[in-house]
Order: sequence, then structure tokens, then C-alpha cells
Amino acid sequence: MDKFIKKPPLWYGIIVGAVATPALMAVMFLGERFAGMPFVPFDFFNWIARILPGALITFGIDSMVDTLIAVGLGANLDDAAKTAERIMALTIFWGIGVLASTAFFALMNRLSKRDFSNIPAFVFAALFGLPFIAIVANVNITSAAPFYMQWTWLGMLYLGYGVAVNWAYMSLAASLATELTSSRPEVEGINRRQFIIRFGGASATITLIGAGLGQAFGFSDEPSPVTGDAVASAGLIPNAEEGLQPAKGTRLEVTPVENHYRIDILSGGLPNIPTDYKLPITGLVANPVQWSLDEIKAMPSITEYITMSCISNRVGGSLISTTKWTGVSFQQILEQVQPDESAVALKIIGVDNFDEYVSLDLIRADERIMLTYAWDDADLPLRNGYPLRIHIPNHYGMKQPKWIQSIELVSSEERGYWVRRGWSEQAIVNATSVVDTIADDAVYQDENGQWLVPMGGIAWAGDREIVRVEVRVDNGAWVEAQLRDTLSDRTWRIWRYDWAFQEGTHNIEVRCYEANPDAQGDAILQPTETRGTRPDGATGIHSKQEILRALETESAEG
Ligand SMILES: Nc1nc2c(c(=O)[nH]1)N[C@H]1C(S)=C(S)[C@@H](COP(=O)(O)O)O[C@H]1N2
Ligand SMILES: [Mo]
Repeated sequence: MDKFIKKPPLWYGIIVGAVATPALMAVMFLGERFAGMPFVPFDFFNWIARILPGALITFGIDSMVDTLIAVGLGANLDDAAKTAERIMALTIFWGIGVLASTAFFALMNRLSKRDFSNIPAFVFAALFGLPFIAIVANVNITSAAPFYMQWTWLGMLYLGYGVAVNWAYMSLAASLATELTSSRPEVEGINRRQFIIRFGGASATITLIGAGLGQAFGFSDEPSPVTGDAVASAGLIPNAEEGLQPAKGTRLEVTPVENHYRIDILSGGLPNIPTDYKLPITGLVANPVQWSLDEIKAMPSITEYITMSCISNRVGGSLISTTKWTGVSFQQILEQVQPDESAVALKIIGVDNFDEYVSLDLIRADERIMLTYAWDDADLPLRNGYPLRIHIPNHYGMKQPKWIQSIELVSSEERGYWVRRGWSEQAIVNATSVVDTIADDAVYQDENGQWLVPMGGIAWAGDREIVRVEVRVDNGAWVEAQLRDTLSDRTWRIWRYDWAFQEGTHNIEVRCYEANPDAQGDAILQPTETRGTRPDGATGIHSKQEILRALETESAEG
């Protein structure tokens, strides 16, 4: 009897898990916002979405999207779908936290001799935390931080969670034990209630502070892709009105410079660039130079529209943008500085100490590699690398330093900043395609009276030409989409497909093909395997769900 009563009932475990897990999530959120640490609930959700049958997830999301819209919580479907996914991810993670805490109480109750040390906390942290750490390492969508930092951080968090749950268990067990010896059991009963209230209060405080600070000061939020009714609305390109018109809601063909994505290792403010800035090019050269920005601008220049993406852009993400770049070809620069025989690569260092190497062979083979000083005919914005940055076609952004402080010619090509941290050595762009829009607000009737709903998006493979894009609705046959001409050999390609309208919930998938370098060969299908961003950049088929509601036009006319 005595022994039995000292064991806290399981529902205490449920309560402890229910109030402590939100605090754990809030601190994870804070870590994500301030230090780019993984946000485990989202990584975990992505992982289950990968292993569960797609239909199950789609069904879950669809049902929730319907609910969100019904209660007026989703102004548009994209928001509702994203919200639904996030709610699901947070709820699942919370549920697992509750289960873990309950299991902990159950196991502790079964121990014949109770251990009032912190050892159970460590065991619990390992059993609960390690699987999540393994999954985060596998999925790795929410963080670009080095793995050792991610593991250290998550290890600390799970340990903290273990200590908190273990402490709650011990306190409750101790309080039950005193109750037996106390002459006034009702007093201790209140203490226990007070403990739960205080424990809950502490967790709620951490949760509110974490979530609040994360919301208020978070700076790592992705911008949304900029969309418009037509490319023309950007007013940025001369041929907007010509050729295939993008479906309504397709991202703009040219990203307004102020909306260009931004990724760098700087946390805090922007660098200070001295007004008398000069670029030194030194090392293994016959003719070392120190050029002012004006001297560089006076050299013969090249200008091109260029799409650039971060290697940590997810398929369908917004860490990809297109703008007009102007600069000086590095082939010309090499001619002026005259590299020695022994020179093999450029070592480029940014004012933030970000560094990368570019092989001279690559430069000699590609005159498009340029020292860039202007975007959209103006000086580079400070956030995007003023005064100088490099452009290297077909490679992700991580290989292309901004805020160039110095260039040195060196005798070996070494591994740059992100390569040393486990990211791709070459960082060659993967072929990907994206559904941006299913334009249920632009449904129209063709000459035969058939209602059509335009869909569209982008496809991109670095400097390799996109020659074909195919769309599939609800697992039907793959059909060819129309393509808009690209602005250059390095920009994304806008596609469009007008689908015979059918009411209901639909799943639209897209895939693209790039040109075969062998002109006789067949076009090459994009990688279709779903792969996370690390280390080689994300791949996989992008899809979008849309609920098409009965056409009002039809009923109005009919
Ligand atoms: N000096 C410096 N250059 C840098 C980086 C950086 O952190 N520091 N980040 C790189 C990465 S990872 C990307 S994706 C691009 C992003 O360029 P943007 O911010 O102008 O879009 O810059 C690259 N060049
Ligand atoms: Mo990047």
C-alpha cells in the first residue's frame, strides 16, 4: 500500500509532458531564429511526410485546410495549407513529448528502488533526444549551421527537458511520500497542486518568452516569392508583353532588387565599406593591382539577367531570385594581372571573412564569370554585396562571395567557407521545377466554352537549358506545359499549363527536362528523388494542392 501510494499516477506524467513540451519547442524556435539552429518539429514533420504514404498526409492537410477556411483562418489557400502543416507538425511533436513524459513516469514507477539522482534524466534525454537528432541530421531542412553545433544545441535542450521531467517526477513522488507521514494530508495535497501550477507557470513563461522573442526579433525568415498579375507589373523587362504570358500568381520573372533573397553569415548589422575602398589583387601574379570601384566600372563590361539560388533553398522555396547583373569578366582581369605559371586558383575573401576559391581553369573556360558591381544598373545594394561580388554560372550562391575585400592568386584550390562545413564541394545547381500557382482566380472560358484554370511556375537548371516541362494532375498522365523564352542562358524558365476545370481538391505535380549536352541525346529528366538541401542542394518533384470550388460564373449564367 505504502509503496503503491508513493508512485505518482500516470496522469501526472501526461500533465508534466503537456506543459513542458511547449517550452522545449519555444526554445528550439528561439534557437532557430537567433542562431539558425534546427527547428525539430518541422524537420520531424518533413521526415514523417517522407515515410508516410503521400495520400495520408494530403488527406490530413486537406481536412485541416478545409476547417481553417471554414472558420475564416485562411485568407488564401497557400496560407491555410502552410498553417495546417505547421499546426500538424507542432501538434505531433507535442504529442510525442507527452508520450515520452508519460512513459518516463511509467518506467520510473516500475523501478524497484527509486533513483533520486539525475541519472534517469540523462537516460531519458538520450532515449528521447537521440532519435530526433538523427532525424534532423537526415532531413536537415531548417538549419544550415554546422552539425556539431546543431548536435550540441539539441543535446543541451533534450538534457534540459530530461532534467525538468525528472525533477517533476521526484518532486511529486517526494510530496506523495510526505503525505503519508503528514498528519494533515490535505495540506500536502495542495502543495502538489501548487507544484503542478508552478511547474506549468514556469513552462508557460519560457514558452511565451521564447515564442515572443522569436517572433519579434527573428531575422532569418524567408521572404515570400514576389508574384504579380503579369511580368509586366514588375516594369523591369522590355519584353514583358511578348511571348507566353505567365499564369496569374507566378513569381515575377525579374525579382525587384529590394526583394532579392539574402543569405550570409553576418548576424547583426551590415558591413562598413570605406569610401576609399580599393580591391587588391595580389599573390602569384606578375602585375599586382589595387583598383578603385570607379576604375573597375571604367573597364569593358558585360551585363546579363541571372538567376541565383542558395543551396539551402528547398524545392519550391524562395531563396532564389533573378536580376540583371553587370561586371567585368575575370578573363579580362587575369589578362591584366598576369598570373604566374604556379597560380591555380583565386582565393577570395569577403569583409565578413567568408572565403571561397575559384580555379583559374574554370575562369579560362568561361568568360561569363564576372566581378560584379551593379544590379539592375545601379551599385550593388549593401545587403547583396556592395561594392563587389563574383558571379559563377551554374553554381549555388555559397560558392560566390559578396563584399569582396581581397583576391589573391594561390597555388592550390582549397575548400571554402561552406565546403569546410560539410556542404557540396562543387555546389552545381540541380534541375528543379516548381508549381507557383493554380490560378483559381483567373479561370476563363476558351472558344469552345470549356472552362480552363491556368497553372504555372518556374523551372531552372543553372546555365543548362530547360527544354521541356511536364505537369500531372491527381496522378494522371504527364502532359507538356507551355514555356516562355528565358531572359538569358542563366535564368529560370516560366512555364504555364491551362487545365480543363474540375471542381474538387487537386494535386498538381511538375517536372522538367534539361538539354542533353550530346545534341543527339534525349533531354534529361530532373532528379525526381526527394532529397533535403544538405549537402548537395534539394531535389524532388514539387507539388501543390488546390481546392477548386464550383464556378460562380457558371451558376450565374446557368
Ligand atoms: N561575403 C559573403 N559572401 C557570401 C555569403 C556570405 O555569407 N558572405 N553567402 C553566400 C551564400 S550562401 C549565398 S546563397 C549568396 C546569397 O547572396 P544574396 O544574399 O545577395 O542573395 O551569397 C554568398 N556569398
Ligand atoms: Mo547559400
